[in-house]
Order: sequence, then structure tokens, then C-alpha cells
Amino acid sequence: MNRSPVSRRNFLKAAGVAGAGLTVGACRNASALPAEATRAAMPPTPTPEPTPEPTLEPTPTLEPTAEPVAMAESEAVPTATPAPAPQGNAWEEMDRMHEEGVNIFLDGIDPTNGFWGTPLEYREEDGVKIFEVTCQEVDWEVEPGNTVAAMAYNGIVPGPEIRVTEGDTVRILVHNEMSQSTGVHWHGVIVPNNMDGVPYFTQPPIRPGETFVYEFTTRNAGSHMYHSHHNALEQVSRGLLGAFIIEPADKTNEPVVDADYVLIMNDVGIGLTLNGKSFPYTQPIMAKLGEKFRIRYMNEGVMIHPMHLHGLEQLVITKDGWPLPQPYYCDTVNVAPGERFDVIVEAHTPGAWAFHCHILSHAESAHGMFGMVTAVIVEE
Ligand SMILES: [Cu+2]
Repeated sequence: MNRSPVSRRNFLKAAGVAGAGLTVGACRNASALPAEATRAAMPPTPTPEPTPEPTLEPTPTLEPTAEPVAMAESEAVPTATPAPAPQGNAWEEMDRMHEEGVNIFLDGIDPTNGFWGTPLEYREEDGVKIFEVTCQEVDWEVEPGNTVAAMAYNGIVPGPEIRVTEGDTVRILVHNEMSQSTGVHWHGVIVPNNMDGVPYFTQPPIRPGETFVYEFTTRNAGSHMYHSHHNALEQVSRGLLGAFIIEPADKTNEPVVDADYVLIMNDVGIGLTLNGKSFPYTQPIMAKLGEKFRIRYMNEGVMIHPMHLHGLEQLVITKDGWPLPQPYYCDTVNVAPGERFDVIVEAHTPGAWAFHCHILSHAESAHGMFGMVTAVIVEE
């Protein structure tokens, strides 16, 4: 069992709701009364707003390539359908489910569990950094009790993080152990055309059992990605994706931060996920008061995800790896498919700050929070 560094009590304390007598008056008073009287004394049973039909996100159409390996329609948006709101005094059950999810999230806090990325190790030969990536079909647990058939680089979703410095020459050996062909595109990275990874445009597909060698010298710094460009709707949405970060050779203008986080969004395929996990299996960002951290948003899904952070403003400094001429502050960063934004956050106010996609059908239902939800926990 994981020992959470943040006890539930401290979490609530950080959030300012523990031991402060904040229980709603009606409930507290009611608890002192006999059961019959309690019912009479209770305010009218709150009737939760009827949960709307999911109108925001039409089921993504799989055309025109759906034929050979189409995902079942029911698979396409596995967690986006709101559950029916409970009726009558089922509100207690609804609260219980909300609490249960948060408790699982808190009990699972473990900054070392790989959620925040696994670096891809390399070896160096004649000044070339050599990486190896193996494409595999694996089972992947996105949330408690929900294991999906995924496609993964080196067995994990997202794939391991490739991080180099501008000017580095990299050689990446891609082995295909899957039962279908693939190709790897270096999204945002400036490469020679024959290294761009688009089968039949720039190379033959990497067939099952084959290896393809990519080699290029990195020219543009920034937060980039690598992902399949073959049957991509299935292969990327099922997990063939990862971060490709090129640090600038001249770091003079790099912001000084205490931590650097990559947050990759995905939606169809393995479901509504941040770094391959759905709440409550996501991990919070843990920060000490006064620290600054960087978040590199990357959207590998097929939907827009407006990432909203409570309580702390986000300073957007780059778009698709390019420094913005005028950085700007906001609380919601709208990340479209393929886009990357880097932001700087200063942890200036202690507490447990919710951090989630603000398309509510990606985040919270009558069953509690799910999908694209995590937190920033600022400790004094
Ligand atoms: Cu979303």
C-alpha cells in the first residue's frame, strides 16, 4: 500500500475545511435529533440538476479509415456519458461516491510512481545519442478496475520521455512488435523530410517484426511530441505517444523553476486521461509555498481540452515550443489536438487546488470526479 505523504486530514486542512466547523448547519443540528425528527428537520431533499445529455462532445467519427480496426462506438468516449443523477435521498450515495474517489486519489499520492514521466535512457556513439523504442500491444490500467487494450512505446502510456539539447544528433531505433504496421512522426521537431515518419509519404511503413532507424540533428528547442502516423486514430488514441523535449542550447532565457511537469492529454481509445491515467489514478503536483513550476501541456487526443487551474494563475510562455513575444496570464489554457503550451505557475497560496479539464463531461459526474482531473497541492 502506498503511504501518502499527504494525509487526508492535512489535505482537507490545506484546503481549509478541516476542524473549522464548516459542516453545514442543518446537517450538524439534525444529527443530534432522533431519526424521525431528523427527517422532518432536514431541508427539502436537494434535487440535483438533471444531468444533461452529452451534447458537447459528439462521438468522434472514425471516418474515413474506420474500416479495418475501427473502435466500437461504445469505446470511443468510454467515460464521457454522464450517469443519471440520483433521485430522492440518493444524494447521500452521490456524496459518498464523490468522497470515495477523492480518498482513492489521496491514498494513491506517490510522486515516484511514474505518472510524471519516465526518461528514455540513451547510449552515445561518436557523438550521436542512440535511443531504442519498441512498439507493443499491452494491457494498461487507466483507473481502478478499468484495464484497456493499449498500444505502447516500451510498455508504458505515455511512452518514455525523450529529452535532448538543441543541436544534438539523435538516432532512434524503432522496433515494431505489434500485429500491425506503424511509423513514428516527430511532432513539432524540424527534421529532414525522409525522417518525418509518415508511411508512403516519406518512408515505407514499419511492418510487424521490422525496425526502422530515424536519425536527425535537432534544430528547434521546445516541447514537442512523438507519435504514430499510421492508423493514427487507433494507434495514437490507444497510447503510441510521448513527449520529445528539446532544451535550448542557450538557456539564458529559460525560466528558473523548481520543477518541470509534462501533462499529456488523450481522450478516445484509452479514454479521458492525463498522462495515461484517469482520476482518481492521476497524481497531483506537489509544491512548497513560493516555489515555481513549469507545466508542458500536450494534447494527443482528438478533442479540445481547456485545462483550468484553481487559485493559481498560469503564465503562458510558449506555444508549440516557440517562445511567445508577449507571455500572458490566464487560468484556463485551451489546448487543441496537436498543440503544446508551456506555462509557469507560482505556488503563492497554500491549499489543495483542483486542476482539471473544464469540459465538464471530461471531469465530473453524479459518480464524482473522473477522467481529466488532478490537483496542485501547495504546502506551507
Ligand atoms: Cu477535456
